[in-house]
Amino acid sequence: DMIMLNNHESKLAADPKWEFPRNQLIIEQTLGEGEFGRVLRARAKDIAGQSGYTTVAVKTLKEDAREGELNDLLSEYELLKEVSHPNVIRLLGASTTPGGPVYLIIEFAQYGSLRSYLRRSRQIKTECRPQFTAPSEDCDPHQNYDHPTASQVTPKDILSFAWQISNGMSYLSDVKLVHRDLAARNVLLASGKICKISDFGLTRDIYEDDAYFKRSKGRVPVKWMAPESLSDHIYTSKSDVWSFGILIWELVTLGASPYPGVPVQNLFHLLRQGYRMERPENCSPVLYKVMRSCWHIDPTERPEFSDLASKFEKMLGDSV
Ligand code: ACK
Repeated sequence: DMIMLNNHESKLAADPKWEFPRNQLIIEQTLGEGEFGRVLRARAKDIAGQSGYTTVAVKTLKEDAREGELNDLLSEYELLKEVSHPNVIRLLGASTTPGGPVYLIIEFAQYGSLRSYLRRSRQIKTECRPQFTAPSEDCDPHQNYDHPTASQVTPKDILSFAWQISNGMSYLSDVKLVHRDLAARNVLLASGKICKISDFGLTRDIYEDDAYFKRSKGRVPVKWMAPESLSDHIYTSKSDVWSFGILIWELVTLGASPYPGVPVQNLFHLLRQGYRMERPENCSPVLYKVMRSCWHIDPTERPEFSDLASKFEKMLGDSV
């Protein structure tokens, strides 16, 4: 135990530019929990040049987390220090000094994850209000009702989300960052319906039971992964583009789980044979063509995120 502790602390050379005193944080509630990680909502006093209190999200580890999870959190910290884009979650500070838990302080996204927002928006149509309805197949047990009620998601909202995410991803690929886990659960929605790409780097946590396939080296989001990542562990911006195609599918289905009924064990073989998800009911042929282009077996044939951003910009213009 002592060795572990010393190990932890030797890795934590506090960065004065970002270090934030724990006693200036008021933890309010838990927003979500994974196997080893936890996201809290807090108020931070005088953070990132803002005087007074700011609502923030705090990423931390659970008591039984291992060294690997600490390393993941710290590598996310290092990556977040380097990035700055309106569609990428912003780092506000961190508490890393000995004598307390490691806190990564990031901007708060009032609507939570895009996946939960999309799923909540369904219930407006179906009048399935959580207070009055017993959990059914269509009601997500993981759902978090702490966020403001979602409004109807329009086709224009979907294009806007796709456009914003491709912009953020275009920026990340420009700075040579590969996300490796792009999915609706890892995009946050902030006020003004601004998408914020989050959970990038090597964070290997889970907030979803079926999304990750357990392997010796953590959990793998098989249904979002490009064939070359599945077979050869190759991760590039082009494999992120594949995942983005799945994300578009999640958007048009308002947060459905991809490849319904397909066991993850069979997926690689099916994809190699050319099998792809069919066009969802309410998806335009143009949008379906875009997602299919992301699922080209040859990574070099897939579009760049900058191409995708231009495409969505044009589609948004056409939709008004
Ligand atoms: O969909 P949610 O309610 O929104 O559930 C997840 C949960 O924590 C675990 O990731 C929420 N969450 C994560 N980061 C933030 C953030 N920066 N602002 C607001 N909610 C967040 C997410």
